[in-house]
Amino acid sequence: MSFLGRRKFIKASSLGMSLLAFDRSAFASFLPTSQPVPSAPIVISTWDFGIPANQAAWKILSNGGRALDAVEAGARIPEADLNNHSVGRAGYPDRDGYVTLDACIMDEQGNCGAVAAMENIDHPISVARLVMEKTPHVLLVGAGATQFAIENGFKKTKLLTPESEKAWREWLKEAKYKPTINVENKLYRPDKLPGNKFNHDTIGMLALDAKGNMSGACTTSGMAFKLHGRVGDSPIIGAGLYIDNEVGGATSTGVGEEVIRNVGSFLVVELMRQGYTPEAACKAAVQRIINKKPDKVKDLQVGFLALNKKGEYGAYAIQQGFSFAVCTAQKQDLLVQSKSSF
Ligand code: SD4
Repeated sequence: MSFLGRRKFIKASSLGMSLLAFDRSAFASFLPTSQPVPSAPIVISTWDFGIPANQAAWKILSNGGRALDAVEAGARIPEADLNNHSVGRAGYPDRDGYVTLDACIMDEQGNCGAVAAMENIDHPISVARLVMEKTPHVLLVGAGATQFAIENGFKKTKLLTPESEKAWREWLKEAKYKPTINVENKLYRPDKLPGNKFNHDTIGMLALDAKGNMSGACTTSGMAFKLHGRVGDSPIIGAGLYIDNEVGGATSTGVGEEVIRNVGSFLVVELMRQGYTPEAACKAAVQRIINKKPDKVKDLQVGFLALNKKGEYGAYAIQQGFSFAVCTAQKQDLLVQSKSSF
């Protein structure tokens, strides 16, 4: 990450995992001018729920395990977290009260699997992996995805939790469907920005293992109160996630329609192939979205996270407050973007 780029991120936690906000300018003043290259293994994840997800992935990576196993194990943490209403089991439902989950996974050989709009199964990332490993297909959707999961030993589970149902019933009073931007890191609580609600976030994870192989995972319940049948970017290979073991990987969060329109994660990886640093590649992809929607950008959030083969990482989002968690043998950090990109 370049010095300029680093200035836009606040280091919010370090080795002790305490969430400690540093003053922006003070932080900038003691940062080195270039990021020391963390040697593999490394795992990075979107948002602050990436911290516990990284820890689960790290158990595998630090024992010489495969990046694919690490990202699956990591992604399962927020999927199972009943306090997390944007990923997995406790995800907010769609407009009609159905919780539908999207996920994809990609390995170092370019193999990939995905499920979209899948109901009643609580670990979509593991189903996505099975699609990759046990079928000749890449993407299963809806009832077919649920059927495939059950045939492979997954239990049918009621996903709608009482809290999610309550939030949905509250939403039904007005039933206005308007995606809102993500500005939810603890340092940037939405209460400081009237009108914001926590209604969508995805975990995207990228890991490089000790053998130098990269894999990625992406899992979400998508936009809260979306139209029934809506699928976002998260299960779409090239949009929500892309891995090229020769170059690196990228993943995205935010308004999925914009990411799909710009084939965002593939774009970030291709920019890295051309020599961009991970952060510069994320920034260029964000800029492309901004350039196409200059009038709408204030209400839009899209963020990208990238890791290259050297273990260098970076991120960039349209709005401030985007955060990502980094875990290596040397450190566990949460970096928070402190400025908007427009
Ligand atoms: C989607 N990209 O379904 C996901 C949601 C998300 O932060 O990441 N929100 O469009």
